[in-house]
Amino acid sequence: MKKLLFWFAIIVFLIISLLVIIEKTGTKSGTIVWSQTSVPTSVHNCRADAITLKDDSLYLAGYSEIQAPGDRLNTQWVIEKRNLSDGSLVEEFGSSGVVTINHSDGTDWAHAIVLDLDKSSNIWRQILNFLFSNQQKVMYIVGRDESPGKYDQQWRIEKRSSEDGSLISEFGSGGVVTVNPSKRFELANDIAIDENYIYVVGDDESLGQRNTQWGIVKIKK
Ligand SMILES: [Ca+2]
Repeated sequence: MKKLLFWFAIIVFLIISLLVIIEKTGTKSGTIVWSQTSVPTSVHNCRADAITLKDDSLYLAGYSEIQAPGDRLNTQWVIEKRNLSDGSLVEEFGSSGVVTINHSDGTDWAHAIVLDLDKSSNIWRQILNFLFSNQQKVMYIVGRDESPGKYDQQWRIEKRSSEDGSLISEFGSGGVVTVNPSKRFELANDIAIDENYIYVVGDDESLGQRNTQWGIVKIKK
């Protein structure tokens, strides 16, 4: 009996020692694993607004100023794809991991991003998907652009490949849908998706200047 108790005590001791070693060598909850900074072709301020992830990649969206502040802000959309493991840029995406688009001389701003598998209305792509089960990985990015005219900012929704960042031309007009409730400052703030539709929420200033209301739009994928 004494021998049994002795070996039982030894086993308990070994288990506790092992747990202590695992606790000390493992990553503690709340530890910062890595951090990165980015100044995407900005001459003044830049801003990151959106983050999402899929598989082993992280996707970010925001804007950068490409001209020193004058009578109006000239910003451009910035989308980055990074590795989850260390935060480094994914070379194959856009130009060395970054897509930048300057839609106008005014305030262009990517504000939200969501990832998806392509549900294309193109019959040939649907047949390819069916035959080879190789659905294209895509993303929707929403925000604003000022291309209608000075201080006339509209909602902008873009569908792009999440592999290389290129526009998916079957969506809207050349991969882009715009919504312009009024000739004032409007921004598509966020996006949600289901199997067949995307839903976008944002500012609508059509009631009058500084009299904004919510706008919600449902769009066929
Ligand atoms: Ca611009």
